[in-house]
Amino acid sequence: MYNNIVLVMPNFNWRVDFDIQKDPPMGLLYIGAVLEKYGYDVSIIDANAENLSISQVVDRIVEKKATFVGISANYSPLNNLAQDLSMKIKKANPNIIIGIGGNHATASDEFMLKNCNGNIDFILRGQGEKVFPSLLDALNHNIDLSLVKGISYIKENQIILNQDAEHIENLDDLPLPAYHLIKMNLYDRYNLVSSRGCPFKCNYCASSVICKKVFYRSPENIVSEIELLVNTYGKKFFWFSDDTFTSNIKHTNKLLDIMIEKKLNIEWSCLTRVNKTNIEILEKMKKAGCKYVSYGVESGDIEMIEKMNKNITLKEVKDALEITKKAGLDMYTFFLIGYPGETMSSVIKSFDLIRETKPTGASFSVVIPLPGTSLWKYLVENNFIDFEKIEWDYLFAKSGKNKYESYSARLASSWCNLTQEELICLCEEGQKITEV
Ligand code: B12
Ligand code: SF4
Repeated sequence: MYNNIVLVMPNFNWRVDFDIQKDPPMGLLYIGAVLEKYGYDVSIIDANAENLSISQVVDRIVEKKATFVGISANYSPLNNLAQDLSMKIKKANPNIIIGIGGNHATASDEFMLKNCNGNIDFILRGQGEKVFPSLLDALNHNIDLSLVKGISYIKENQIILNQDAEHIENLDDLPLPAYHLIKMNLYDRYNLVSSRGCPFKCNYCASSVICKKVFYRSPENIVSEIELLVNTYGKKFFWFSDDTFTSNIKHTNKLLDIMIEKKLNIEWSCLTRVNKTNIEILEKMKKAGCKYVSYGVESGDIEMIEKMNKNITLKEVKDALEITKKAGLDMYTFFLIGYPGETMSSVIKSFDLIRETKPTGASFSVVIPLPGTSLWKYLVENNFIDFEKIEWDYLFAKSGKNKYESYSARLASSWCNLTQEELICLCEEGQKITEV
């Protein structure tokens, strides 16, 4: 019987010196909560937060007598780590079943299975809360695997891709994340996922790999999670990690009203789009404890914005930054550099926009190709990249220490009009504009 489940978030820092913020692994916490609801015995190993080596993770899995291990490959830089971990777990105990899930795994299922030497039993695509229990149920009750939606696996040397599982329509049906399964004192802030998915389709973004539509939790459900966190683990900074926090202003308004009415008195931030905001909502956000808003601007050159299918105008950028300042909120902006078509003059336009609008901060990252995106498809079709040749360990947009990974700049230099050195220097230069 597969009753003893261990979920693992691999350690991002183990291979490269990428000093990444420690955030609770929300995907695994939701899956853990659902599996517990179904009666499974669940543990979560956040190797990233605990800074564990691969062999330490394997030892813990063996110690816990796991029968099924679910590994997160939510991010492409985890591709090789997830493969290595699977190999070492199978070596320690070949009877343990291994399933990999997350954004990267969902978009790269065939590639991962092809390269796993039989160490991965299943790729669980899409939302794990749906697929994981169905797979366990099938394994435990000898149900035909072809009936399990959302899994990919190898059968008689053939890769089988079952049909997709449906989205979770009502997010309120999910239990709250199983925070009790991790060491909450290891995290500096709380992440809240108030909605899933994004209504936009930027060419470089992998959001729609997991959710093709947007789904919202009710404001009451979100507030109950805030209360649980504060009452059980104490007050910390909250971060709404939704793709676009204000994608439905009416919904955001209701949530903010309840947060104010309940006098939650918490500090928080969110990410949204410049064309999905207005002064009233920003003022209300300030009243509800928001400290800063982050906007994906990506470029100061409208031609680049259009190439990315970002669907915003420079006027919307300027207006949004002005009203955010007016509402008394700090505002951080994200810029991409090295998208196909990028030139020195398009980058200069981004710098000029920052000097004109004066956001609190502007962060520059080299564009990285992500499986499942339109950018990825374009780059493969035009022979700029190849699934087999990507150096996954180094596929970071930037390091946490402001040292830009030369690999992403090297890749981007092959498809844009800037050299690897120029891309690295321009990222550093852009970053400094708001620092003076
Ligand atoms: C928060 C976040 C972060 C946080 C990480 C917090 C954490 N503890 O993990 C920070 C800021 C550190 C971060 C960093 C990066 N991120 Co990020 N991040 C996100 C964001 C905005 C939300 C993720 C989240 O919590 N979602 C909510 C939970 C509930 O959903 P979920 O994580 O998708 O999990 C579900 C499924 O994926 C699946 N699932 C996930 N894991 C597993 C495991 C198993 C076993 C199973 C069965 C299923 C399963 O089931 C879950 C429940 O439904 C997403 C955007 C997005 N729309 O997903 C980007 C996103 C995941 N990030 C992305 C990227 C690229 C990065 C970076 C590489 C960027 C960089 N700096 O270079 C780094 C890489 C970090 C690393 N691990 O190597 C991409 C990933 C695509 C890809 N192919 O890599 C995304 C999708 C952004 C995008 N729109 O393109 N990120
Ligand atoms: S708005 Fe943000 S989350 Fe939505 S598709 Fe564009 S980059 Fe992705």
